[in-house]
Amino acid sequence: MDRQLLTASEGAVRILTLNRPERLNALSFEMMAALNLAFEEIERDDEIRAVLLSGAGRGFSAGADLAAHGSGLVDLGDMIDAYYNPLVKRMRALPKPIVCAVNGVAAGAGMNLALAADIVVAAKDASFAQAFVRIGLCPDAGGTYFLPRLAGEGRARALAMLGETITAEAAEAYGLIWKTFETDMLMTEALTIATNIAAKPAEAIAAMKEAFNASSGNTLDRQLDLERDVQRRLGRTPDFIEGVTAFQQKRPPVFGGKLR
Ligand code: T3D
Repeated sequence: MDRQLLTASEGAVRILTLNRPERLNALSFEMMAALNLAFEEIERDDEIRAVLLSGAGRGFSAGADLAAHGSGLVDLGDMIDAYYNPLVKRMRALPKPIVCAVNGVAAGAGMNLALAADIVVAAKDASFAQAFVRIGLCPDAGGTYFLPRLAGEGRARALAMLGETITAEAAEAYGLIWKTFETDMLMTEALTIATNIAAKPAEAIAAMKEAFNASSGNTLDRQLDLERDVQRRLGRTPDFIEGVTAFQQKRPPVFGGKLR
């Protein structure tokens, strides 16, 4: 059987490709376990500085594999505990940036997996749907957390309750994603973004993830304190010294700092 998650590297970028194109990359247990493992490995590997996540074929992911566990015989809470929740938590906690290139339909948990990334781009002909309501479910894989924060409460509720499919351009207009690209340019553009961010100061990017993650649950006071603490730490890194020196010497900085 083909591997359900393909991994490759391009410089410091680890490329992960969901690989069940005949099922629009529906999230099987095997694929989710492979994703969890892949992110674990990425966290440990100092040479990897950014991740690019995409899907093989004409879809990004059609969400839960309804053929495998949509029968009502499975305890969905157990499944979520075992697969979705660790995966979403791992993606958000990963101290390295994740770029997600949505190459086609992203439905249900497939859409929310994309929204768990740091920078989401999409092909102009991609589409998004909180398909859960169509099968009698509520958004999971972080949907009820990400949607209101990205698109606002009104849009979040409508997207979830109506389950309508929206275009990539609408997703961009709602603030759900960063940008759309012509379909044939998506992977080139997404890899350029991932390569670009891989060359940025690693500790500063990790600190941004930490700060943004904390911001949704923090008061302004606590967030200001966190920014102070993070900046104090970053002010002692070689990348900060390199950034300031390069500015003074009127040359581009070369950031080689690693995560501590
Ligand atoms: O059960 C649990 O685990 C609970 C957790 C739920 C979390 C969720 O993600 S709930 C949401 C689950 N996803 C959906 O409800 C979407 C189901 N898929 C669709 O509605 C449509 O496939 C799409 C709108 C996404 C795309 O439509 P279209 O016409 O472009 O493609 P298609 O012909 O429907 O699909 C192509 C093939 O993929 C087809 O196989 P076939 O008939 O050619 O052999 C189809 O059955 C298969 N496929 C699509 N989605 C899934 C799937 N197979 C398994 N699971 C899927 N989710």
